[in-house]
Amino acid sequence: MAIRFVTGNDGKAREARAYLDGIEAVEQVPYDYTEIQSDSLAEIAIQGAEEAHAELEGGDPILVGDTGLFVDALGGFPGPYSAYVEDTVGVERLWRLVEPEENHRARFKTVLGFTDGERTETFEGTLAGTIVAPRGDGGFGYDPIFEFNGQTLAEMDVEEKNAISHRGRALATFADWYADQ
Ligand code: ITT
Ligand code: NA
Repeated sequence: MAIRFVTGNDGKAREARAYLDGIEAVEQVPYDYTEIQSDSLAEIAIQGAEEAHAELEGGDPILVGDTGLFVDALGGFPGPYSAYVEDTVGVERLWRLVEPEENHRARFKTVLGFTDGERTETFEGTLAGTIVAPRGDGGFGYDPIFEFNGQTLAEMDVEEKNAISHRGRALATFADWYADQ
Protein backbone atom coordinates (compact mmCIF):
# COMPACT_ATOMS: atom_id res chain seq x y z
CA MET A 1 0.00 0.00 0.00
CA ALA A 2 1.01 3.61 -0.53
CA ILE A 3 -0.56 6.95 0.24
CA ARG A 4 -1.36 8.72 -3.01
CA PHE A 5 -0.50 12.38 -2.56
CA VAL A 6 -2.33 14.50 -5.12
CA THR A 7 -0.11 17.36 -6.28
CA GLY A 8 1.57 18.68 -9.40
CA ASN A 9 4.49 19.84 -7.28
CA ASP A 10 7.46 17.43 -6.84
CA GLY A 11 8.77 19.44 -3.89
CA LYS A 12 5.55 18.90 -1.94
CA ALA A 13 5.69 15.15 -2.65
CA ARG A 14 9.30 15.02 -1.37
CA GLU A 15 8.24 16.92 1.74
CA ALA A 16 5.40 14.42 2.37
CA ARG A 17 7.85 11.51 1.92
CA ALA A 18 10.19 12.98 4.52
CA TYR A 19 7.41 13.12 7.14
CA LEU A 20 6.07 9.64 6.32
CA ASP A 21 9.50 8.03 6.13
CA GLY A 22 9.36 4.66 7.90
CA ILE A 23 5.55 4.90 8.23
CA GLU A 24 4.18 4.59 4.69
CA ALA A 25 5.28 4.97 1.07
CA VAL A 26 4.07 8.08 -0.75
CA GLU A 27 3.16 8.03 -4.42
CA GLN A 28 2.74 11.36 -6.22
CA VAL A 29 -0.38 11.54 -8.41
CA PRO A 30 -1.02 14.60 -10.58
CA TYR A 31 -4.84 14.44 -10.47
CA ASP A 32 -6.56 17.79 -11.10
CA TYR A 33 -9.62 17.73 -8.86
CA THR A 34 -12.41 20.26 -9.19
CA GLU A 35 -11.69 23.16 -6.83
CA ILE A 36 -15.11 23.94 -5.43
CA GLN A 37 -15.68 27.59 -4.58
CA SER A 38 -15.68 27.73 -0.81
CA ASP A 39 -14.45 29.94 2.03
CA SER A 40 -13.20 26.82 3.76
CA LEU A 41 -9.88 25.15 2.91
CA ALA A 42 -11.08 22.07 4.80
CA GLU A 43 -14.17 21.76 2.64
CA ILE A 44 -12.02 22.05 -0.52
CA ALA A 45 -9.55 19.46 0.78
CA ILE A 46 -12.31 16.99 1.76
CA GLN A 47 -14.08 17.30 -1.59
CA GLY A 48 -10.78 17.02 -3.46
CA ALA A 49 -9.71 13.88 -1.58
CA GLU A 50 -13.08 12.18 -2.00
CA GLU A 51 -13.30 13.08 -5.70
CA ALA A 52 -9.77 11.79 -6.37
CA HIS A 53 -10.52 8.57 -4.47
CA ALA A 54 -13.71 8.01 -6.48
CA GLU A 55 -12.22 8.88 -9.88
CA LEU A 56 -8.77 7.27 -9.73
CA GLU A 57 -8.19 3.56 -10.28
CA GLY A 58 -7.13 1.52 -7.27
CA GLY A 59 -8.12 1.74 -3.63
CA ASP A 60 -5.04 3.17 -1.93
CA PRO A 61 -5.72 6.13 0.36
CA ILE A 62 -5.61 9.67 -0.96
CA LEU A 63 -4.05 12.78 0.56
CA VAL A 64 -4.58 16.26 -0.87
CA GLY A 65 -3.38 19.61 0.42
CA ASP A 66 -5.06 22.96 0.10
CA THR A 67 -3.16 26.08 1.13
CA GLY A 68 -4.12 29.72 1.50
CA LEU A 69 -2.38 32.96 2.49
CA PHE A 70 -4.58 35.02 4.83
CA VAL A 71 -3.65 38.72 5.12
CA ASP A 72 -5.13 40.43 8.21
CA ALA A 73 -5.39 43.93 6.72
CA LEU A 74 -7.23 42.53 3.68
CA GLY A 75 -9.85 40.66 5.72
CA GLY A 76 -8.14 37.32 5.10
CA PHE A 77 -7.75 37.81 1.31
CA PRO A 78 -6.64 35.92 -0.78
CA GLY A 79 -7.30 32.92 1.55
CA PRO A 80 -8.87 29.99 -0.33
CA TYR A 81 -8.46 31.95 -3.58
CA SER A 82 -4.67 32.17 -3.27
CA ALA A 83 -3.85 30.10 -6.38
CA TYR A 84 -6.23 32.17 -8.52
CA VAL A 85 -4.88 35.44 -7.14
CA GLU A 86 -1.27 34.35 -7.71
CA ASP A 87 -2.15 33.65 -11.37
CA THR A 88 -4.15 36.83 -11.94
CA VAL A 89 -2.95 39.62 -9.63
CA GLY A 90 0.48 38.16 -8.90
CA VAL A 91 2.68 38.23 -5.82
CA GLU A 92 4.32 41.65 -6.46
CA ARG A 93 0.93 43.36 -6.75
CA LEU A 94 -0.37 41.64 -3.64
CA TRP A 95 2.60 43.21 -1.83
CA ARG A 96 1.61 46.63 -3.30
CA LEU A 97 -1.89 46.18 -1.85
CA VAL A 98 -0.52 45.50 1.62
CA GLU A 99 2.32 48.08 1.54
CA PRO A 100 0.20 51.14 2.54
CA GLU A 101 -1.48 49.24 5.39
CA GLU A 102 -0.25 49.62 8.94
CA ASN A 103 -0.76 45.95 9.81
CA HIS A 104 1.30 43.56 7.68
CA ARG A 105 0.48 40.41 9.62
CA ALA A 106 -0.53 37.33 7.64
CA ARG A 107 -0.59 33.59 7.98
CA PHE A 108 -0.34 30.59 5.77
CA LYS A 109 -2.72 27.76 6.43
CA THR A 110 -2.57 24.27 4.94
CA VAL A 111 -5.35 21.75 5.34
CA LEU A 112 -4.60 18.16 4.34
CA GLY A 113 -7.58 16.02 3.38
CA PHE A 114 -7.16 12.26 3.78
CA THR A 115 -9.55 9.53 2.75
CA ASP A 116 -9.27 5.76 2.48
CA GLY A 117 -12.76 5.53 0.98
CA GLU A 118 -14.37 4.88 4.35
CA ARG A 119 -13.04 7.59 6.60
CA THR A 120 -12.18 11.15 5.71
CA GLU A 121 -10.05 13.27 8.05
CA THR A 122 -8.45 16.72 7.89
CA PHE A 123 -5.19 17.97 9.41
CA GLU A 124 -4.18 21.60 9.72
CA GLY A 125 -0.95 23.55 9.98
CA THR A 126 -0.39 27.31 10.13
CA LEU A 127 2.54 29.71 9.99
CA ALA A 128 2.23 33.32 11.17
CA GLY A 129 4.44 36.01 9.62
CA THR A 130 4.59 39.39 7.93
CA ILE A 131 4.07 40.59 4.36
CA VAL A 132 7.18 42.41 3.05
CA ALA A 133 8.63 43.64 -0.26
CA PRO A 134 9.78 40.62 -2.32
CA ARG A 135 13.17 39.15 -1.33
CA GLY A 136 14.93 35.89 -2.20
CA ASP A 137 14.69 33.48 -5.09
CA GLY A 138 14.07 30.13 -3.41
CA GLY A 139 10.73 28.49 -2.75
CA PHE A 140 7.61 29.20 -4.79
CA GLY A 141 4.32 31.07 -4.75
CA TYR A 142 4.09 33.74 -2.08
CA ASP A 143 7.42 32.83 -0.43
CA PRO A 144 9.27 36.03 -1.53
CA ILE A 145 6.77 38.32 0.28
CA PHE A 146 6.28 36.25 3.46
CA GLU A 147 8.74 36.96 6.26
CA PHE A 148 9.22 34.73 9.29
CA ASN A 149 11.88 35.43 11.91
CA GLY A 150 13.63 38.08 9.78
CA GLN A 151 13.88 35.99 6.60
CA THR A 152 11.45 35.56 3.75
CA LEU A 153 10.57 31.93 3.01
CA ALA A 154 12.26 32.46 -0.37
CA GLU A 155 15.53 33.27 1.44
CA MET A 156 15.51 29.98 3.35
CA ASP A 157 16.84 26.70 2.01
CA VAL A 158 14.27 23.96 1.50
CA GLU A 159 15.03 22.07 4.75
CA GLU A 160 14.87 25.28 6.76
CA LYS A 161 11.50 26.22 5.27
CA ASN A 162 10.02 22.73 5.57
CA ALA A 163 10.98 22.53 9.25
CA ILE A 164 8.75 25.53 10.11
CA SER A 165 6.20 25.55 7.30
CA HIS A 166 2.41 25.33 7.51
CA ARG A 167 2.50 22.25 5.25
CA GLY A 168 5.27 20.68 7.38
CA ARG A 169 3.17 21.17 10.53
CA ALA A 170 0.09 19.68 8.87
CA LEU A 171 2.16 16.73 7.57
CA ALA A 172 3.66 16.11 11.02
CA THR A 173 0.16 16.01 12.57
CA PHE A 174 -1.06 13.70 9.82
CA ALA A 175 1.97 11.37 10.13
CA ASP A 176 1.45 11.06 13.93
CA TRP A 177 -2.21 10.21 13.43
CA TYR A 178 -1.53 7.77 10.58
CA ALA A 179 1.20 5.94 12.51
CA ASP A 180 -1.36 5.24 15.28
CA GLN A 181 -3.91 3.65 12.92
P1 ITT B 1 -1.14 21.45 -5.98
O1 ITT B 1 -2.58 21.31 -5.58
O2 ITT B 1 -0.83 20.83 -7.31
O3 ITT B 1 -0.21 20.97 -4.92
P2 ITT B 1 -1.66 24.35 -5.92
O4 ITT B 1 -0.70 25.48 -6.10
O5 ITT B 1 -2.88 24.32 -6.73
O6 ITT B 1 -0.82 23.01 -6.13
P3 ITT B 1 -1.94 24.90 -3.03
O7 ITT B 1 -3.25 24.74 -2.33
O8 ITT B 1 -0.77 24.24 -2.40
O9 ITT B 1 -2.23 24.29 -4.45
O10 ITT B 1 -1.56 26.41 -3.18
C1 ITT B 1 -2.48 27.48 -3.23
C2 ITT B 1 -1.71 28.76 -3.49
O11 ITT B 1 -0.83 29.04 -2.40
C3 ITT B 1 -0.82 28.75 -4.74
O12 ITT B 1 -0.84 30.06 -5.28
C4 ITT B 1 0.55 28.40 -4.20
O13 ITT B 1 1.60 28.90 -5.01
C5 ITT B 1 0.53 29.07 -2.83
N1 ITT B 1 1.33 28.32 -1.87
C6 ITT B 1 1.08 27.07 -1.40
N2 ITT B 1 2.03 26.69 -0.55
C7 ITT B 1 2.91 27.72 -0.47
C8 ITT B 1 4.13 27.91 0.21
O14 ITT B 1 4.64 26.99 1.02
N3 ITT B 1 4.78 29.08 0.04
C9 ITT B 1 4.28 30.03 -0.77
N4 ITT B 1 3.14 29.92 -1.46
C10 ITT B 1 2.46 28.78 -1.32
NA1 NA C 1 -3.92 22.09 -3.74
